[in-house]
Amino acid sequence: MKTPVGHLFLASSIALALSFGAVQTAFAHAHPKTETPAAGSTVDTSTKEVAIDFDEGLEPSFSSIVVTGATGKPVNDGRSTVAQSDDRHMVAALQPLSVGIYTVAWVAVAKDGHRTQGHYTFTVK
Ligand SMILES: [Cu+2]
Repeated sequence: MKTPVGHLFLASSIALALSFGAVQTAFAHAHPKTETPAAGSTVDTSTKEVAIDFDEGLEPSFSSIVVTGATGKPVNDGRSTVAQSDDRHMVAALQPLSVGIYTVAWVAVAKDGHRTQGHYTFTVK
């Protein structure tokens, strides 16, 4: 790699590697794969938690689930947590639920620092 051609080859290899890395990073945003209870579903008052499985690992300190009832008050029983054994799995334990519509608002920060967020509702009957 002492010739100018060698250096040029090395430089372009690095540039190629970096651009591949950038492409992969751009797709590392975390999106929900499975929501329990499912978005738009109806469940009963025995529901004790909301769990979301994401397609990428999450940063526990910056990711959250907040569940609110009709009054807008959170019904989370404490903070949501990212499972230690599976950083794609985030759970929020719930206070006992009464009949009504609940909104789940989630924030997911992937390992690359990119943030996604969304919300959906489910009904307790
Ligand atoms: Cu990303």
